[in-house]
Amino acid sequence: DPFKYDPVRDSALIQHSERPCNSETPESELRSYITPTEKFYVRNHLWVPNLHEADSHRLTIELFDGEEVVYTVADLRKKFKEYSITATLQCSGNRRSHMTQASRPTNGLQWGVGAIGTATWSGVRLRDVLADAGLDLQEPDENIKHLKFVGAEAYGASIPIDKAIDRHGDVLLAFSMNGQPLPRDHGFPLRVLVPGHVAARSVKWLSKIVISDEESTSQWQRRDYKCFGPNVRASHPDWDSAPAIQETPVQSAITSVRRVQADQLLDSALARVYGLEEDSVVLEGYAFAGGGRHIVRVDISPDRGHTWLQAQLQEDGAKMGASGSPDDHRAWAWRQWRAAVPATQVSGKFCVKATDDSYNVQPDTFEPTYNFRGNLANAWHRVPSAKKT
Ligand code: MTE
Ligand code: MO
Repeated sequence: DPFKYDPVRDSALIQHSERPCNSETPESELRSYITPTEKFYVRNHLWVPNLHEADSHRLTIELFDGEEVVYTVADLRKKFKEYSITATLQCSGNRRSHMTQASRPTNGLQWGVGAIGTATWSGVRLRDVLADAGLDLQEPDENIKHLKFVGAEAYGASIPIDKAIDRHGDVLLAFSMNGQPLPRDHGFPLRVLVPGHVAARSVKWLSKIVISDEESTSQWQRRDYKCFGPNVRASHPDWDSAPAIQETPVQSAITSVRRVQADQLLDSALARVYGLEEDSVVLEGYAFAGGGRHIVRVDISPDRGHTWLQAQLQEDGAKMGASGSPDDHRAWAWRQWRAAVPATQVSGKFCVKATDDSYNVQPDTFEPTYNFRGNLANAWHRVPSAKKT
């Protein structure tokens, strides 16, 4: 039984499956900028490998000519400078249940808004390690196109070489999460952290990296994490006709709806911002853009999308990127937001949508982006106005 070494999980997580463990973060834990480590969603395709020794764990790098260079985690810590970045990981299946409910059945775990979380990750830069292993970062062989990552249990995925060697790409070989050693569920003792890309590329329990002319041949690269048109049936897609998901589209969600009475509003900053004097509804949530793009605006509708107001973006709590310069700060992490509306303006459902710094927006409904795998479900999040959390 390969699952017998799986760790014990926090009972607050919402469990979708036990073997393998797939558990999402409850809404109440999505409102802090940094997601508490033990409440961070867990998405395992298989079992948790039984790795207990951090220092002696070996990472093999296979160069393009087939030569192999091996580093232990202790070597990585000793030889390379450590960097920290704050980054959001989002599963491609986050909000899949909303697509299913609004449209048609989808294959996969029916996640709500909690297959996402933010942590400060520390480790060494992948580009530094690749250069040390012998890759020419300035002029890599032009046939090199991808980096394949292999996990100790069998999972595998890849990213384009450009992301890995970009000095602003901030790809880390991470050994800690929020200042502590990586928990076993999140990849102890070593995971790759690919900020701005779908979390499926951030391979846990990393044991091998292959410099290659082709993508990983795993099903998680060649099949599962792709989006086909709304008409394409699960029974016979042309798998190779769609690219693997890498950077993700703009996303947002409402994580709290709360009624507040006029007298409780008196002193609140929200009441001042929105000029509120009557009973109101306060909304909270997150917004996240992939690819390092910043969130520039979050719009809220109290009446199914007829009228809109701007939410207040909360402070950006992210640590700067691994390049070390604040000017290079890419938006690898979400923004939290809050908004308040007079209760009298509320009619039907609340909606939220976010805009990123390329002015990408979320689709209003799920039909146009329906795909049978239910990936990248990012239509406006709608919640009943009566809902209380
Ligand atoms: N890495 C390995 N080795 N095995 C896995 O099953 N799941 C991937 C990715 N890396 C996975 C993996 C997927 S689909 C996601 S969404 C993230 O890990 C989840 O990371 P987390 O469990 O730390 O939240
Ligand atoms: Mo995922």
